[in-house]
Amino acid sequence: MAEDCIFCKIANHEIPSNFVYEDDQVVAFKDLNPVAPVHVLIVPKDHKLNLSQYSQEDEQLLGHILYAAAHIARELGLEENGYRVVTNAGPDAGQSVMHTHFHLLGGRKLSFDKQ
Ligand code: DGP
Repeated sequence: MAEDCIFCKIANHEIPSNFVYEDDQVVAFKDLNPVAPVHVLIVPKDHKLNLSQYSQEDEQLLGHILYAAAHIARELGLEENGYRVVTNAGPDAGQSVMHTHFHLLGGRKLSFDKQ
């Protein structure tokens, strides 16, 4: 756990949050500023800055995060219409919380800026 990391504190249940899923490796909770009707953050419990800090040793965890995303999407009824999973790594992606997290978005048509 990293000091002064808000997502570490949420994952550690030191700060209350709107949890939708938890297991031994990840927690998932509703985003504070949702940009879609369903906006869940999937957060590994171990603190790392973003995707660029993972190595081949983390393949299991990274696969598990996507598995958890698909599981949560199913539980929240997103499977039929679809959903998006995205992670922001670094300033050009607009990462604002410095603890790895994956956004699960759904419940509306999602545009995609490829520029
Ligand atoms: P990103 O731009 O990828 O770093 O997105 C960070 C997201 O985290 C952003 O959508 C807002 C959300 N967020 C920031 N602080 C909190 C918090 O304390 N609680 C919750 N639930 N979400 C937060």
